[in-house]
Amino acid sequence: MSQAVDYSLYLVTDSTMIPESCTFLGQVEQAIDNGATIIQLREKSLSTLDFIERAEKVHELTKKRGIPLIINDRVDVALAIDAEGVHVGQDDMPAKLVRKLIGNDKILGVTCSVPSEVEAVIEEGIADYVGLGTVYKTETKKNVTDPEGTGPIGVRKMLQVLHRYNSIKENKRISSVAIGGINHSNADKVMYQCSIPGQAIDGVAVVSCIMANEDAGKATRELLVIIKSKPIWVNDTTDGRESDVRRVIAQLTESHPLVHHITNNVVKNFSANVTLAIGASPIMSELPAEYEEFASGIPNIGLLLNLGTPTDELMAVFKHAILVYNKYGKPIVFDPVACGATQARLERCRILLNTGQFTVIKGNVGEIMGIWKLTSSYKASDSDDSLMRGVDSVAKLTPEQIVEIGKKVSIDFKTMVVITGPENYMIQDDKAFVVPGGSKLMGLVTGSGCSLGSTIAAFLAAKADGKEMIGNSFDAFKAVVNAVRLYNTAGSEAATRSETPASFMIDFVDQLYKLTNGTS
Ligand code: 3NM
Repeated sequence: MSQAVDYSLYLVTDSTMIPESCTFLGQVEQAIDNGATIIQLREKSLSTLDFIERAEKVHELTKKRGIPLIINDRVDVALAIDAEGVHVGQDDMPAKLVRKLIGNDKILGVTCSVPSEVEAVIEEGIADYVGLGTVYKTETKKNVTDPEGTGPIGVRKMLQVLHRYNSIKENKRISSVAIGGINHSNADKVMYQCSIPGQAIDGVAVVSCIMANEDAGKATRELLVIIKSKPIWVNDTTDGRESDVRRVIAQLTESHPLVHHITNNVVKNFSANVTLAIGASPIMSELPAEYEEFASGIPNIGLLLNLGTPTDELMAVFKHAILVYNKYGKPIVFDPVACGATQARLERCRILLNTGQFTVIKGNVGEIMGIWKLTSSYKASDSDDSLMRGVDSVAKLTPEQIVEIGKKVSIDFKTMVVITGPENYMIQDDKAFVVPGGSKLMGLVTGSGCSLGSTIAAFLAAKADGKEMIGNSFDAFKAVVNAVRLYNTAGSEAATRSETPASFMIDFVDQLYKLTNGTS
């Protein structure tokens, strides 16, 4: 039955949140008439008689449009009205028994919150789809496994399990929908981020964003457009290999981008000077109230998030900034400073990566290895081969191993990855590009790693709104390669003039200025 089912916009009903001016059936009818592809009737407090009456009425509506009606939990009600399927949670009747009662022709769905639950569903081999969640915190359902939400990272881990099964069971593939806290502001993100190579969710399941909406029809129509469209932050990139650094620099200086820094206390001054030297402007703001104005009003703006001196207050600021910059499709560069060092930092990275989509994640090998631990394909046993045993073993990684880890991060988080060190690796999906490091002296200047983030953000922000800045179209990967190339060229040039850190620091900023202004 499942192959004929369209799961893309799955409405789960809730009669407790209907606006005063609306009726339950009116809301469901509006949703069905405006494109909901499957309906689940979920009633937690109705008597059996009322449940059956309601189910019959909803079934009339779904039959008229030819879409399936799924009954939550109550197998008896589903059988009584001949509904198209049943959905059960982990505490409801075991799926195996439900299948026995409803037969093979009906749709059976099971809620899963962790990979082991997906494994159990697969083992039983009798479900048509799984509901994966809770993705984000929601008021609609209490007592969920993870009230803060698994985020797309958690969903991807469950999709890995599903993928292993689906790739060998073409004709009995299990579908999936994400559920929990999904609405118009994040549905594109959910569709984009809840996927791994070869396995994506088939749709989103929502309750409040339609049932509690005064105009359920419009809410459904708009949600459908959002889940079917490409998110605003997705850039089409081609190949970064072409050497057009001069042209890019010209565009950088012409467009005079702004780099909004939310960065650590140690490097603010240096990062601001680097940003100015390359012809961009720094804004150092930890005031969320002004972010909407920044991102909506300034065409050439980019955000740099640096986790160097984290606090709980700053986490709220980061999260707000991510949501706003994602909303307007502006680039975000994330520097997960020292995330491999403590669990607490890595957990904060997980939260931020679940909050939104980053254009670039930039870090040294240890930091990118920290992020690798969050990816869906990572298994604890992966680190047994001494990869994770401290700085020495990190230093012994071969370039191939570094690139391999970078690719895993890039693919899982659908982001570009920059790995810094004696060699700098720019990675996007399966594509990797190397730029030699600038100078050992850069390691003795505090902020020289962090300010590469400022430079990358400036190059990305240089894309003028509505204008094609580089060649035929904006190529974000090329811009990142050129940012890293410019930065390290300045480092190596400065090292030919200065042998000690303090004078090197001055020369380095001067070289950035000269290279950018064509006076070197
Ligand atoms: N099941 P909303 S979360 C019915 O995590 C349901 O299994 C969940 O409601 C789960 O779209 C949820 O309003 C409610 O956030 C989702």
